[in-house]
Amino acid sequence: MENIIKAIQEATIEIRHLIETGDTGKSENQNSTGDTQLKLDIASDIIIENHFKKLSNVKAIVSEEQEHIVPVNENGEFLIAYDPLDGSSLVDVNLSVGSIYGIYKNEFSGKNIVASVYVVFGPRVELVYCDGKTVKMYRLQDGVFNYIQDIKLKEKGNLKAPGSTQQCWHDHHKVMVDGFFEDGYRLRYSGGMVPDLHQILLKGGGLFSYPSTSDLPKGKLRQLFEVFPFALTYKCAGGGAIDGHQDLLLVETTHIHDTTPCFFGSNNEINKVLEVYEPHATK
Ligand code: P6P
Repeated sequence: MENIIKAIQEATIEIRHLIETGDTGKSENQNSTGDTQLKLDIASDIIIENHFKKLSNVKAIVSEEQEHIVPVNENGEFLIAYDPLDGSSLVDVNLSVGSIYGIYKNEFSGKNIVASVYVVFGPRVELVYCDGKTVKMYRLQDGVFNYIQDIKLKEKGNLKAPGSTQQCWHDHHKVMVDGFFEDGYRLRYSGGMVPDLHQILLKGGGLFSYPSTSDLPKGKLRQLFEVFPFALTYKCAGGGAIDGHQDLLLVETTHIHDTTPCFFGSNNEINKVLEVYEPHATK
């Protein structure tokens, strides 16, 4: 696993340079989910793939930017799913963006995730590594990733990140979100899941939601390389991660680009979601 983390660190330094100097324009292509790919998306994906292809313990990789699984080494132990530059359209307005990595064994599925990494490209570059037990944050300083702290969530926080288009929310979801704000929660939403989830983790807690909506009944965020890595991270930080009804890591994956509704947060807030959503469980 150490060689995978080192490869991610090396790729991160190259991607940071790309963000600072690269072309942020649109490419001619769309990814598997129909998102128009930016040149940054494709260039970041190439950097990461080239690093992972050198690793003998990696069996295969899945990228948000590529349709199919990419075989690496048939005797490899690990499978890696990654989003090379999540929220890349925010680079144009100089907001923080991030990379997300889910590391799996045997198969690409929530129950087989063994570790996660995410990187925030913000005023500082920070890398957060979850080994399935603890959550540790490192900061890039003079070319070196220095350990800063372990991350733990409080039982209850005060930040709310309400994803998706409000006009497409189901009534019970809107009532729940309004309730949090009536209870004094502070709105914190940039449109980039990496900085939005990082902020809630570092500020001690709250709730990030990207629910099932009338336009996206299965949600927008991708299971393997966006949702499951953060689900593992939030659970290991002492919080919770659900799809509205069950632990996100129990959600079945049928296609590598599957999405799922998702809620990440402190236990108090996750219990509130379960309470509100219970009557609306699809049988
Ligand atoms: P919306 C960025 O495109 C992204 O995939 C996530 O980083 C972010 O949480 C979400 O989409 C934002 O979506 O519909 O709230 O703008």
